[in-house]
Amino acid sequence: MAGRWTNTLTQDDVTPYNAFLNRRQLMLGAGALGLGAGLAPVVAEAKGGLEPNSYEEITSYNNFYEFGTGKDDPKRNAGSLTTNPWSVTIDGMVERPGAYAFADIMKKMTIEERIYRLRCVEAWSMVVPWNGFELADLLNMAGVQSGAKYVAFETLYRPEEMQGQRTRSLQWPYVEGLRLDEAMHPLTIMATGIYGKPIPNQNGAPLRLVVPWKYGFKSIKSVVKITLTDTQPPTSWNRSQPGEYGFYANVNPEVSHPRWSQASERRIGGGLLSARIDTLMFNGYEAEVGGLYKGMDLRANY
Ligand SMILES: Nc1nc2c(c(=O)[nH]1)N[C@H]1C(S)=C(S)[C@@H](COP(=O)(O)O)O[C@H]1N2
Ligand SMILES: [Mo]
Repeated sequence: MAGRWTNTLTQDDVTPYNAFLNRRQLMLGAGALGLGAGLAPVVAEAKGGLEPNSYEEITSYNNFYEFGTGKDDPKRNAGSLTTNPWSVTIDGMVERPGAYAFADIMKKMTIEERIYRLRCVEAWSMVVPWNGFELADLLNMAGVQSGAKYVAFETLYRPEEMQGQRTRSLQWPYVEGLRLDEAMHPLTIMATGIYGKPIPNQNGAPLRLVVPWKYGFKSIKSVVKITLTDTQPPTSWNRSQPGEYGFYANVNPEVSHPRWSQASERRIGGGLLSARIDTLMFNGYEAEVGGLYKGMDLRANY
């Protein structure tokens, strides 16, 4: 029995029931087994937290303000978006600037599956089995110049097809940005699929950024432009409410949003999996990305 709580747990060891238990209950369980530190239960929770949501959940509960501000608006309204032809302009401090056709990008990139947690700043979360390629591979295709320090991203601006862009819910087009080392990190991908199917419009077709250790708003959808620059780029939510949404937006259970706690999250899904669970530092990717922020004040750089 004690073996269940070692770090040699496999996916099979972690039943939905375990996933349902909150940290406190797991800690009590560990205590009953005579285990001192809280390390083992955290491992169990992290593994249990990687049970993917259903295709239906992932594609019908969305944030995509270009199609409305309600969670069910994107699925209802994004059918109007034309995603073929599509090209991504890569410019700024690169060796080979230009408009890269999406089809040509797909021919050159290696598509793999990545099962990541997606943690929205609104304190809900999902687990998504993405298909996509590493952003680093795309940036290397264009050739990053040595002076580049940041990467700026832009979503399509096409109000004829994106009804939300005919409103002022945000300033359009939606823009985002990463530090170059964040952009080049192997966990950072451009997603082109979900569950092995082309990514649906409401999730950011035909390609969208996914940065799993940051709040969901960093993962900009339907990208048409990527610019290498030496200055920190503006980001849509920071521009809209600078006191609430910073440039870094790393998931951090210890730093509250001014209007709510970020210590826990509601995992979207039916039955036992809809339980509230503890939010993990860097969304559970601290071992991989913590080093990027060594010496930084994570409270000031929210
Ligand atoms: N262009 C664009 N990208 C966007 C958004 C948006 O409104 N417009 N919403 C962001 C937010 S707040 C979240 S939580 C995620 C949601 O991704 P999903 O709908 O695929 O779950 O997309 C992000 N990317
Ligand atoms: Mo979000």
